Amino acid sequence: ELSKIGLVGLAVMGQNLALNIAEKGFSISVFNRSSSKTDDAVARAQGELEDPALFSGFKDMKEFVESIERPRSIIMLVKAGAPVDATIEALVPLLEEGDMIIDGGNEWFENTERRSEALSKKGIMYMGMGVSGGEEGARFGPSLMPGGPEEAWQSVAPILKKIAAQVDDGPCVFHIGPGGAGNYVKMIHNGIEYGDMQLIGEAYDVLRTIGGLTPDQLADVFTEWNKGDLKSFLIEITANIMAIKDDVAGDGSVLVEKVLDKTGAKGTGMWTMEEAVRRGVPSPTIASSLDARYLSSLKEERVAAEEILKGPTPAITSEQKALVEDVRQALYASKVCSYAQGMNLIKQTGVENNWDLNLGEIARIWKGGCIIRAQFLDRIKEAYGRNPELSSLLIDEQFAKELESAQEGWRRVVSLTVSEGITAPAFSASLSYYDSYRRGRLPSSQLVQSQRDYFGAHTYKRLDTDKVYHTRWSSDGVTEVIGS
Ligand code: NBP
Repeated sequence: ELSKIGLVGLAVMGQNLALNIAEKGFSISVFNRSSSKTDDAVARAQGELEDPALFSGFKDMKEFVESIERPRSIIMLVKAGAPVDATIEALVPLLEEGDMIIDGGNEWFENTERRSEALSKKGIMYMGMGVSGGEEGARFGPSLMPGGPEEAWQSVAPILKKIAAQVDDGPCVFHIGPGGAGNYVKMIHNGIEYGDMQLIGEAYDVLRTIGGLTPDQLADVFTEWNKGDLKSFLIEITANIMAIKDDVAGDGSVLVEKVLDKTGAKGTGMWTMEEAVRRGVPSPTIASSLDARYLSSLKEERVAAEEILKGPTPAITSEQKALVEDVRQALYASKVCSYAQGMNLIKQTGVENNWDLNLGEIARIWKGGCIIRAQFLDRIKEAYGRNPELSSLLIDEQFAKELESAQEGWRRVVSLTVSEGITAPAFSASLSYYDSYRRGRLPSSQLVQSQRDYFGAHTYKRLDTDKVYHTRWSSDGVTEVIGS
């Protein structure tokens, strides 16, 4: 009997997603370039599945393709970039018109669009599908962000809806949009994840360094926060991390304080910032999170600079309890700013590409399965429900109210980090984003535009008319109307 679906690429993600699919009752054929991983996957299926007969491993690609029901749907989970092209090249001669390939990797969205166009000429449908949640998510229910032709979505929707994480308002999957829309949304999701992680990192630093909280107290604080507005997977694992002891040294200290302060990055945060720059969408919280990773990697330089560059030595506050509440406010408000930036970037690109995106639904499918899953996403969904055209989450009535009530504590935390000389770049970048956005007139921008006209005759408009002017600032100071 033929399998419902196929999957190529049996590393961490592919193995787990394939097992998930079979567990939900869909027969699946699997293949991997090196056959040892196929053996591993089949062995896992024998051990983990109630009905291992639903899971068939193949070592020959032709046999693999021929084992799948037509029109075929084949999910690909290989390393993004050249391996995806190589896999497509191997598959295509074996496929027929009407078949479909779904790339589940973290692929650059324009690669998906290029492949989609090339394959459509051969009558093969192509989707780029973001898969979030790491190996646990893939195995037990990820957040899925499929993009591509409507017809392709329709044919795999019954499977995707079953294997996705399930939350109170449905499965964490919907058809994001055409072309590379799914990959794009997944990429921004990762950028937002950078922001969330950095913000929690800063909360930890402030509470540990200025608050003087012990790891046990910190575990309690994060556990408490996980019951309120900040309830999320990342806060939950942070509480757990605070409680894990160092079993290498075995000296009773907490592990997190022994970890080298150098943060890795795989590229999707960088892509998010490249996109923000290219589209002119201000995203300072996400930018500062990426910069924080780059700064962290300068470990040796920082250690040397510590001897040369002087600054205040942070003093521990006597107002521990008040600081905890202020930091909670700073974290929440900064998080709102970070999501406003990410959603605006998605929105802008959606408009430029005619993707017709549903931002509220995008927030909804992040509620389960993925790393940024959080209660908070319901608020975003509701905000876009109130107004799908919302220009910024900041001005949604609910968020505006929350930001107003959080800002005193938020300002106190940022002031404290400045005066004590510890770093909270994402807290402060978020606050300046908020303050710039809520200022109807920006004097610094008035001056910058004047400078541009002064040295480069770039022209300017005035606050009181719509005409375009140039002033001979450096000679007679006379202003001419250039146009309107
Ligand atoms: P990797 O990204 O580590 O890729 C390994 C897979 O790619 C193996 O199956 C490997 O086959 C195959 N492959 C390579 Br490498 N070069 C190939 C080629 N030229 N032709 C055919 N196959 C080739 O796997 P992963 O960590 O499971 O991730 C898969 C995708 O999912 C990636 O795009 C990743 O960014 C994304 N993702 C990962 C996570 C995560 O938590 N790991 C989360 C979300 C998304 P081989 O066995 O023969 O070498």
